[in-house]
Amino acid sequence: MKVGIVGLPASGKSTVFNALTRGDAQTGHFGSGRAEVNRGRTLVPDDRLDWLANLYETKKKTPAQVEFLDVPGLTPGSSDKGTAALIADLRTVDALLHVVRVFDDPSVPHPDGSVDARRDADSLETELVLADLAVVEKRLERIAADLGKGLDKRRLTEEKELLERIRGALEDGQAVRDLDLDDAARQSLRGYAFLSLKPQILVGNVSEDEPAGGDSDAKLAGWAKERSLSYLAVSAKIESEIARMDDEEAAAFLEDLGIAESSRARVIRAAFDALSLISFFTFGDDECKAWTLPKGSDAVEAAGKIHSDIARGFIRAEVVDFVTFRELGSWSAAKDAGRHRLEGKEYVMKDGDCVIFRFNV
Ligand SMILES: Nc1nc2c(ncn2[C@@H]2O[C@H](COP(=O)(O)OP(=O)(O)OP(=O)(O)O)[C@@H](O)[C@H]2O)c(=O)[nH]1
Ligand SMILES: [Mg+2]
Repeated sequence: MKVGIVGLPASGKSTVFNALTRGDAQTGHFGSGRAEVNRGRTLVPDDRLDWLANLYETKKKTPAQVEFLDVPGLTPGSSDKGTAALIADLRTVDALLHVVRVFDDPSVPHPDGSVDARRDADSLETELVLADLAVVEKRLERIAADLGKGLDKRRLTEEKELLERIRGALEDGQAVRDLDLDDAARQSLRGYAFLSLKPQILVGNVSEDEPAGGDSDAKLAGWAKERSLSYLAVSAKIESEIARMDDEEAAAFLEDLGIAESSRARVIRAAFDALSLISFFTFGDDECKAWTLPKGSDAVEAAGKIHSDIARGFIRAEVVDFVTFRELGSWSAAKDAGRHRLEGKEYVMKDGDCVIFRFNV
């Protein structure tokens, strides 16, 4: 899974990136004109995997991973080469983490002279919409030219009608995400990688002095709600400091501040939700591993994640759900209690399934 961090200049994107990846990206260089993209990975914290690894005293524990891309701020209205390259990078991600400045700090000047979270969120959304509009217009021109040459009339006319509908919405400032599109339309739009169609998680970068609950924070939460986006308040500054500590230090610090959980875990969970992803586990003395799947995937698709041979030669999946596994304490105890299931190819995988695949090639 790849998540792109977007936001206006100096909203705290790189600070959030450092908090999430325990990275060391440069922060506070707004206006230096440098347009570098930071890339980093983070392991997905999952205490279910920890429990399995502990039970099997496994040699190797392999959590799922998320890749984060931190791009420089999108300056409203700019359409230079740098911006085009950033947009192209963003088209490759699965979801957007949209960072909006809520914190007020006179030592960090806001590019627009004042802090206004709703205005900023609108402004970034407009950038996404305009970037998509440019794609639609270019494609419509191309279609007109091809139709003029008498090419593939039926398919091109269908595509044209869909794109014209989308153009209308974008011109009204509406995200593609908010259009009522059927599965066929969504499928045919995939190649465009519209930014305003990507799942988006809104992060309010709140002040370290007022980590939750402030007025602008509530306004931004409202903005997200109006658009059915999930919203998280994060103090990027505090979290990026926590990311530099070892686990024990971090836990003590969080407790001191009365924060139950670091934002890394919260953000990752929100991304899993926004993308409708689930985890399943394979386990043993050699390796315990968490795998990521789109919700609704069947057992063969899960097997294919591990190896194409396992999918091809799939016989059945032996499954115990994690909660039962932990409750009964071992695989064999689950089996003895009749809580172990044999599932076929069409079985729809559930979050937390612990699986042994039987296959024959
Ligand atoms: N007080 C305070 N300052 C913050 C917070 N988050 C970020 N900053 C500061 O704001 C400035 C900009 O932060 P960055 O993380 O570099 O912002 P950015 O969005 O990556 O900026 P660009 O990449 O230049 O667009 C830095 O000086 C940060 O230290 C915060 O939660 N509180
Ligand atoms: Mg930055």
